[in-house]
Amino acid sequence: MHRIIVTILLAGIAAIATAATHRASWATVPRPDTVVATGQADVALASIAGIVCPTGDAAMHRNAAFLADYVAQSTGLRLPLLTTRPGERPVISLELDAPRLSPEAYRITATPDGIAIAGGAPQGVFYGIQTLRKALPLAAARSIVIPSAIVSATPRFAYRGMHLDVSRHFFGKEMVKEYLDILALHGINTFHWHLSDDQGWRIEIAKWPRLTQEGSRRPRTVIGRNAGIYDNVPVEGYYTRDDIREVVAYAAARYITVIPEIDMPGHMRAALAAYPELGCTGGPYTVAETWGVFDEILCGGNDTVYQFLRDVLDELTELFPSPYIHLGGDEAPKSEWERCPRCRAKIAQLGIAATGRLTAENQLQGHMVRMMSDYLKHKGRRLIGWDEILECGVDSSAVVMSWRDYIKDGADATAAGHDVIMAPNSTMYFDHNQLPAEHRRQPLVFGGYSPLSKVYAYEPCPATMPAERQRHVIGVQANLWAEYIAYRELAHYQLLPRLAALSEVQWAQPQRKDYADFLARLPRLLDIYRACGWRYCPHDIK
Ligand code: TNX
Repeated sequence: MHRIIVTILLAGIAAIATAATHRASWATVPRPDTVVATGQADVALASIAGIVCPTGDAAMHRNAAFLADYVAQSTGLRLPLLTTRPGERPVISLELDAPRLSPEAYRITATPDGIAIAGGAPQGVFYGIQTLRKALPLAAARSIVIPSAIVSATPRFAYRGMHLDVSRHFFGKEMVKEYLDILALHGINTFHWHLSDDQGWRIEIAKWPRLTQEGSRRPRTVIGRNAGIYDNVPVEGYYTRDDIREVVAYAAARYITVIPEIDMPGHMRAALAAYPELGCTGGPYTVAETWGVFDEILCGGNDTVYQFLRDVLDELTELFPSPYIHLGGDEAPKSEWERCPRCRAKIAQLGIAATGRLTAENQLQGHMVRMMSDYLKHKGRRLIGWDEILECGVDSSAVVMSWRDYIKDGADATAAGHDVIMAPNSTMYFDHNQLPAEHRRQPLVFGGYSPLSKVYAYEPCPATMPAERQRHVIGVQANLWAEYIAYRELAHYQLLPRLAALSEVQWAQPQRKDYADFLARLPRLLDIYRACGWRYCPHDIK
């Protein structure tokens, strides 16, 4: 009797399971430019025979392999890669459609005959693949149907960045690769890797080996916000040249450019601890164990410093194919330069005199930045600097990363003819709180308050900005500084889901942005986060 009931129950469950259909949804994040329902029938995922892509195109084959993996992860269905369409069964076909589509643009055509993902170049196809992945529900393949529609998008900004600080806390290459996977899911195409700072130097430089031998370690770290007590837990780690190559290749396969940053002349205590002769006083220096801005910076009057920087740039440009190299330039107090005989002599030798708003020391920093900018130009690269470089009198070929929005540097920089990347710290600092201060269950992070809604509402080119200046805004980025972010799960928690809001700022035209609509599209993305084991902050999502 029992056995019969169980059998009936199981049969019933099986019937319900097969009856339940899960519909894919093209309401994805970032929001496509157009989603046009064609009125045709849905296509059943299980009816798809495989993924067809052009033969002999390595990038498109890699795209096809990514898609096969994503579909398998979400639905359990392992689609074979095919070179031609087998008979009448529907397929997913990957196609190039230039010049009708720009390189990063995609168009998905879903019909009962199958799904065509076209891009202007392989990266456009990759973004279309991400959209299909995000459209799919996490469910068994046989229950999934995909609505017929034509879906298309072209990213609004060419530079779509996300940053990670690996100096204050070190994250190994596996974590970084996973971070790149997260960026890829969101259609982000630039990873800004903050590789050195006062608290640790993280990239092997063959000519200056002590940078990592000594500069990548600190014996302890201050607790809380410079509370004066220490944890006595060593922090150490760096990337070898092979690690860097591996990460750069991993990023490139996902159409992500890696921009390395070596912050100079400030934020250099780790390098000074390794090579005290590079500082104004000769040290001794220690790798910083607290947070903040330190007076000890590279000497501006010592020719060895310039040689050191050129050597570092030689190795960076060898390892990173990026058109841009970030040389920091922020928060460099000049108290040591004011006293240092070599800096004074250099200022005299260069004939620098204080002018208007520029002190002689600021202009000495400008001289350093210019020397390095010229050096990079000869190698066919461009320098990016934090907006402090505007206070140094550099020429407009340098790209400005605008972070101090309260003094309107983005506007100043575009007025001065610089290309600008907007990364305002009131909004795009993901080390800031996501929850209101009174929320008791949030981790100790930098402070501030930048909830999801605020990130979403950010407009990099306000209507008040004249069109010729708007053209200089090449993109938007958020930064994840790691003073308070000591482990992977917290990095993810700070990143997600604000990265989803950032991606829509980067991709969608302003008239397509709608916060309520975004929140309605978000749950399916959160499902993917959970399936991948990525923590996120569940705030604001009601
Ligand atoms: C400012 S943004 C910094 C970083 C800190 C960050 C903390 C910038 C160019 N400098 O050194 O980590 O604030 O939010």
